[in-house]
Amino acid sequence: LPLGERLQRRIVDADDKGLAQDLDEALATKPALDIVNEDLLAGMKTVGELFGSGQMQLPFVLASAEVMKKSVAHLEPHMEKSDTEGKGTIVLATVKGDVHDIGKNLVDIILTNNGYTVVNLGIKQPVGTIIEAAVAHNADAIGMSGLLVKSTVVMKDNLLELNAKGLIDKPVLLGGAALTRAYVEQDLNNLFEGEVRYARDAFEGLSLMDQVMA
Ligand code: B1M
Repeated sequence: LPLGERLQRRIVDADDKGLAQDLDEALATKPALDIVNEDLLAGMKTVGELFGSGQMQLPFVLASAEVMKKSVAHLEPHMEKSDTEGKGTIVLATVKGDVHDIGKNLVDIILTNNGYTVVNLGIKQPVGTIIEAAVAHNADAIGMSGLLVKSTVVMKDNLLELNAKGLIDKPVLLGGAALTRAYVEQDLNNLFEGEVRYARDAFEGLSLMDQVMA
């Protein structure tokens, strides 16, 4: 198989034997982030489709996710870093009830490499913890990630809690596969007294942070 397809297959088959060599070979031909976006994420997409159609069982999805994480960890030192630092602080979390963190951690890497301080709280974070961290770190923004349909409801409840606590001065960034731009920027923006924005991917997350800090 050509290298790109081989990397995709490695994610789908959770095959990490010789993974580092393949990644190094790919690094010789293109930037680390292109490998993530073009090859590894294509593999994860297939995993999602196979799981969604009942052709792949959960333990295999988990194994694929582990190989994805290993790959990103291998590539991370090769990602471009800006030399500007201290551009702003964001508290980042996967919301309550949701364990998906690959996308959130990519957002962390992209923002950190571009000069932001990221307070990454991890997965399954209740809104109270997110609020405490945002206040304690005097964050410029709050980022919430969630992939489950039920997480879109959790995010809505979290925004209502931010209203109730009067914490409406920090823009909120939302991302994750179950969200749509319309839901976030119309429905949720109507009920949140501050500003809430949708990030389709980690790069949009970065450009939104750049807008917030401008
Ligand atoms: Co789960 N899972 N999973 N899963 N899983 C999905 C999300 C699902 C769509 C699969 C499917 O059915 N086709 C489905 C959700 C269905 C729904 O809600 N309607 C699903 C399900 C059902 C479940 C369980 C309920 C399964 C079960 O237990 N029966 C369970 C849930 C557990 C829980 O959360 N309580 C579960 C568990 C798991 C694993 C643990 C096995 C594993 C996660 C491992 C991990 O993350 N550490 C897993 C995986 C890997 C997936 C799929 C296959 C891949 C997700 C992924 O990592 N994608 C996923 C299928 C899919 O998404 N199509 C699926 C790659 C990642 C880079 O993309 O996270 O979308 P993503 O991030 C993107 C953007 O969304 C954006 O940037 C990233 C790219 O640049 N982004 C942000 C994300 N967050 C952002 C935040 C931002 C900005 C941008 O700013 C704050």
